[in-house]
Amino acid sequence: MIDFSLTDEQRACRKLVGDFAQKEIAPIAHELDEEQRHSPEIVNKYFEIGLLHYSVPEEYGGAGLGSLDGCLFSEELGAACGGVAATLGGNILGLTPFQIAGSPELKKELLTTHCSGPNLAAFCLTEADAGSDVASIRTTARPQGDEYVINGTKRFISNGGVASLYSVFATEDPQLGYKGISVFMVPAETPGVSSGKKENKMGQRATDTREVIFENVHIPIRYRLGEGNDGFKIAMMTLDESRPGIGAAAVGIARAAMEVATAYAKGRIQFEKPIAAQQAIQFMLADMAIKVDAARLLCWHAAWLHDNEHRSSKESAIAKCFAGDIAMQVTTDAVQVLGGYGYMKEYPVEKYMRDAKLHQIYEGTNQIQRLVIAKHLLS
Ligand code: COS
Repeated sequence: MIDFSLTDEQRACRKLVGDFAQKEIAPIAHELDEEQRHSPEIVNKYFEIGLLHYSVPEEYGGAGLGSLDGCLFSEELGAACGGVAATLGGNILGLTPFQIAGSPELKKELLTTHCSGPNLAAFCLTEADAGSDVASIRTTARPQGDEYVINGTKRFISNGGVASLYSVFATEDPQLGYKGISVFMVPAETPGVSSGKKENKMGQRATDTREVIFENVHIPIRYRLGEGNDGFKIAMMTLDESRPGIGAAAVGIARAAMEVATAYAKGRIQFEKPIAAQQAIQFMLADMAIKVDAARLLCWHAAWLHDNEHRSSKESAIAKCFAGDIAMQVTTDAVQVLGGYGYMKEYPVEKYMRDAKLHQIYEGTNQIQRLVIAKHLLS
């Protein structure tokens, strides 16, 4: 049976997030972008409506919702501001390794505290010389008595300077390649943890993106997730889970661009009629709608697979890749529909275009997604 209808609860939550996004985020999205400013106020308000930690089980203080729910929220947030969507999504991403591999005792200790307030987490995987090539990370974790000592620098970390909890991937033995990587939960207040300068980004400027530096950071052995040396697989499982949601945020950006382009085309008079009367414009708008709907369905399908405990690596990669690519195409075309006005900062479409670009890069470039897809096809 195929059923595309959402439950009453899903429709209500989507409306809650959509209203929140349009009331609290969209009106200041331009300002946050111009000032390259993270907004703790938005995080506080999202916490107050009960969805900041939506994916965490209720017993640890979350809302116990699934990946498909996450897609619904991400699309609404993305439609209001890609940067804020990445901030709020970055929290869920940072917590996902914990949810996959944390012991119930550690969850009770760290996750419950995290979810009791408007706190953000961050996923610390990427390094200066290890982006797509996860296996080559150089941050080390050395066992010392009943502790681990972590040393290294993570780069391009979303929520890097504003998170209170980090999931940190580090190698216990660089000679072992991906088989030597473990993952640790590290509270930001731990001595030796600091953040570097804020990156000056092209888009998604409302997200605080920085280096996170670990200098002789001592953490108890129990802060390691899983069995040890299984960090690579935990990272891959995390990305399988997060990619439909990140794709959905791209769908939101594309949808917003389509809506602005459609409204503009109806009102812009050239040659004595609205430009929407020209087939050239109609075809561009129709192609936007095709792409937005197709991407949304791919994201929902991948999320549904995950929620129903099916392996979703290929479908998650397809969803993230397609949604990121169409977001770039749709936003670029939206700028074109608005012409000279689209290129100006008075209209939101140039921001959509800048925000969309990152969707082809982060959480695995779209070239990496194609590698994952091809590997599944060929294996
Ligand atoms: N779930 C569980 N296990 C997985 C997995 C997944 N999705 N993907 C791979 N694995 C396992 C494999 O089964 C294999 O295990 P065994 O050693 O037991 O056989 C192991 O992990 C190595 O897998 P594989 O050989 O496929 O790894 P590759 O080095 O060929 O490919 C890619 C890894 C390139 C796909 C990976 O490094 C990647 O996704 N890179 C992008 C990282 C990224 O997204 N960075 C952005 C950071 S977040 S902003």
